[in-house]
Amino acid sequence: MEISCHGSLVVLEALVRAAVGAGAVLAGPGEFTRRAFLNGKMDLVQAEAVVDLIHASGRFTLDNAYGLLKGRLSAEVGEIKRELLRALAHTEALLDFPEEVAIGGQDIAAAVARTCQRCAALTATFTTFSRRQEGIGVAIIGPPNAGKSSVFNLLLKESRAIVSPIPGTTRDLIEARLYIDGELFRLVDTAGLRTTTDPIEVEGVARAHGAATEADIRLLVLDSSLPWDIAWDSMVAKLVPDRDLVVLNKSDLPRVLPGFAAAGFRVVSISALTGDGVGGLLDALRLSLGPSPVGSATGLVHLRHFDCLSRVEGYLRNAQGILGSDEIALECVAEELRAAIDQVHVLLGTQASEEVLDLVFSEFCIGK
Ligand SMILES: Nc1nc2c(ncn2[C@@H]2O[C@H](COP(=O)(O)OP(=O)(O)OP(=O)(O)O)[C@@H](O)[C@H]2O)c(=O)[nH]1
Ligand SMILES: [Mg+2]
Repeated sequence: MEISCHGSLVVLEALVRAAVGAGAVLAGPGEFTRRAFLNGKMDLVQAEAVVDLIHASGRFTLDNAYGLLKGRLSAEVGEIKRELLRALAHTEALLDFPEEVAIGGQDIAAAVARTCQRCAALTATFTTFSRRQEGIGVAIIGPPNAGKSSVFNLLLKESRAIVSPIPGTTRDLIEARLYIDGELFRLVDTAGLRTTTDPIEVEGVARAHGAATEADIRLLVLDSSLPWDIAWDSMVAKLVPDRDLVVLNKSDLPRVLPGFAAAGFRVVSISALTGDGVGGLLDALRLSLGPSPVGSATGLVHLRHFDCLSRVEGYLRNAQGILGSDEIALECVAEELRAAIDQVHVLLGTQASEEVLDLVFSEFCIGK
C-alpha cells in the first residue's frame, strides 16, 4: 500500500505514528536489500555493492560498485565454484570407483592449479583496487619554506594550512580530500624536512617521513628561486620514478635553480602565489594515477571478499601439495576442496552467519 500526504514533518510523524499503531513495522537499515538477498534476488556481494553505491564518494567507487551490482565478481566467483565442484566430484569418483573413471590424479591437479590461479588473479587486485577506492594518498613533501602549504592550499582552493615566511611553520600532518575529475585523492601537507633540535619540529619531520613512506604519490616541492641545496639530493633519492612528482615552485620569481636533471620524474613548474601552472600540476597528478582499472578487470575492494578468496587459494594450495606428493591421499584432497567450496558459499552469502549478515546490512541507511 502506498500513502501520499502533505510534506510537513508534523503530518509525516503523525502518519507514521498512526501506521505503527495500526500494526506497521518500521524498516531497519538495509531491510529492503536484505529481503532481496534473502529471497535470492541477489547474492551478498551484490548486496554489499548497494552499500558501496550509497556511500560512493568518487568515480572509481561508483563504477566498481555498479560492476559488482551487475554481478561481475559474482559471475567470476560462480565460475570458481563450478570448477571446484567439478574437481570435488572427480576426486570422489576416483576415490569410490577407481577402476571405472577415466580421470586421473593429474587431471584433478591441473583443474586445481587452474582454479587456484584464478583466485590468485583476483586476490592480487586487492591492493590496487582498495587503494583506489579509499583515495590515492598524496604527500606534499620538501624543504622548509619551499611553499608546500601554499601548494596544498592552491590545490584545495582554500586556505587550510598556515602559510608564513618563517621556515618550519607546518609541524602536524594536515589532511584533506581532493577530487580531480571525480577521482578521490587524499592530500597530506607535511613539515619541511630538515635537521633541527626543536623537539616539536623533530616530531613533525618524523611524521613527514612517515607520511612520505605511506603515500601512493609523493609531491616534492622545491623553491626554484634558490640554488640547488645538497640536502635536496636525499629527498630526490627517495622518490619513485614515473610516479612521484617534482614541483618547482615560485616560478614568479627569477629562476636560480639550474635545470632539473633527474630522469624519470615528471617535473612541473608552478607559482603557488599566482596560481600559474596549476593546470599542469593537476594533469601530472592524473598521469601518475594512471587509467582506472575498472572496466578492464574485476577487482576486490572489500576485505571480506579478499579474506574469503585468500582462504580458497590457501585450501587449493594445500590440495596441490597433496596431489604433488608420491602417495596421493585423495580423501585429504576432497577435504581441502570441500573447505574451499564452503568459503565460496560464505563469500556469496549462501552460508553466511546471521552475524556476518548483520554486519553487512548495518552499514545501510534505513529503508534502503
Ligand atoms: N613568490 C612566491 N612566494 C611563495 C610561493 N609559494 C609560497 N611562497 C611564499 O613562501 C613562503 C613559505 O610558504 P609556505 O607555503 O608556508 O611554505 P612551506 O613549504 O609550507 O613551509 P614550512 O611549513 O615552513 O615547511 C611564504 O611566505 C609564501 O607566501 C610562490 O609561488 N611565489
Ligand atoms: Mg607548511
